[in-house]
Amino acid sequence: MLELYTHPMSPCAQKVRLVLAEKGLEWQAHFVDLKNKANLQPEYLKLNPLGVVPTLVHDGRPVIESSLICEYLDEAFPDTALRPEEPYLRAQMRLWFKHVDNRLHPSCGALQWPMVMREGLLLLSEEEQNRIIDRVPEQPRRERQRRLLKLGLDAPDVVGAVAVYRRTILDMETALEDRPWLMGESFTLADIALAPYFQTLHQFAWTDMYADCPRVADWYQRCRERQSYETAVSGDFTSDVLASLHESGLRAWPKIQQHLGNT
Ligand SMILES: N[C@@H](CCC(=O)N[C@@H](CS)C(=O)NCC(=O)O)C(=O)O
Repeated sequence: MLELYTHPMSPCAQKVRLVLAEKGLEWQAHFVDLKNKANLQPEYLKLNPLGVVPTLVHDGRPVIESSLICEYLDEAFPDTALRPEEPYLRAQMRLWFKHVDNRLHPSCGALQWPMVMREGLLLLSEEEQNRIIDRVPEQPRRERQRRLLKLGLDAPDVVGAVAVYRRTILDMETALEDRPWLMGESFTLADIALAPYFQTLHQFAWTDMYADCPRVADWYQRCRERQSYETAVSGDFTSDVLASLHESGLRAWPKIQQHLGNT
């Protein structure tokens, strides 16, 4: 029995959903309402002490951290293997994971949070805002949310985030020079680890960030064309939701473009 605590717009949860879809596994979804901070409720914190999605529960046992969950699923359900066999290539794949976990994911958060979460919090009193942010388990995340709440897309975190995105895109363009997928001829967890971060660019219509990188554009198009992407990612975005994200993304684009100019 596989259960996933998930949210449609979470790239980390999208990674796990892509693995489940590639492997054709049945699973039960538990929607975690991040906007209303269901992730910070004591019941959820028992499963995931960091108060983040995703959490996989396999036969009653929780597994947290999306990269670990992806590898866990590949080990527990080895049909349709999604990792290279060779240890050296596995190490290379994990380098991509490390980059995503340590750099790209926080950067995506710095871009997505002001676009999606900030507006709702701004409607609350300062006291209520502080009460919510004080409950975020890790101090750097708390501090960052305070900065993003106060400054929105002008926060220094956003300038850094755009630079990390751009660096990632350029590194991928180089990696894809002689191969269709990040690890070679086969679609692997490395591609799965990166693709959802391009959904963020797609949903906000910020795809010009890789307009000069044809190999990355082609790679992402091929990711999107997979049935797993439709099932695990695109299918969760109704045309109304996508239209409203596009609209807010286009409004914010001049600011993002300005940050890009400073990278
Ligand atoms: N390192 C974690 C990061 C998970 C994470 O940051 N999830 C975000 C959504 S993408 C979240 O739940 N954020 C809730 C919040 O910060 O309040 C993983 O890979 O699972």
